[in-house]
Amino acid sequence: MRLFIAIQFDPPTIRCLTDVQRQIRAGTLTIQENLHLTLVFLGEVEESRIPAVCRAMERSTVPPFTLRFGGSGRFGEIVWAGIEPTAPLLTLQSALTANLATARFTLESRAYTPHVTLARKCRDAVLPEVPPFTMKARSFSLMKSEQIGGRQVYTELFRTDLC
Ligand code: 2AM
Repeated sequence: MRLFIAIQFDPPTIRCLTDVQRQIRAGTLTIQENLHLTLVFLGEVEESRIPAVCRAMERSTVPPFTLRFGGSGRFGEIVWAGIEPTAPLLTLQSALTANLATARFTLESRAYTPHVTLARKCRDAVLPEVPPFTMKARSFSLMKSEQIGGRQVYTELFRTDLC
């Protein structure tokens, strides 16, 4: 199954992001249930390997920390809201990458750019203004990604509390 590890957002954060999405007048908006911050994209993983992913997550925890949102940008046809690459976020992301590599998962080597995908298929849309706001990150989750009836559905399989 197709897996990724992400920080899920609390309701006030979802409200801030959906307010920002209202400025985007083109393309397909990410539905609010699907807004998240990806830490690591695993891709296709055998079900039997899920316990190894969970162990790597449990070994990678840092104390709860603040996510700092602000700014926006574009990757091709994707429009995103930015999240500052603060030290605790990068520490968590690199610990996960290292512990998953030790468990023999093959990960992409591209640089980590923390972002929230707000909309797709909007190459020409004007970038939205994302005011600075924050959220306390208290946990991170293993997510399954699947297409059901033409829709992208993300399901949480496992959650690790930050401590
Ligand atoms: P995105 O924010 O650019 O959409 C589930 O697909 C999550 O994993 C999304 O947040 C997606 O990033 C991220 N991701 C990272 N690398 C990916 C890849 N090679 N293919 C699909 N999704 C990827």
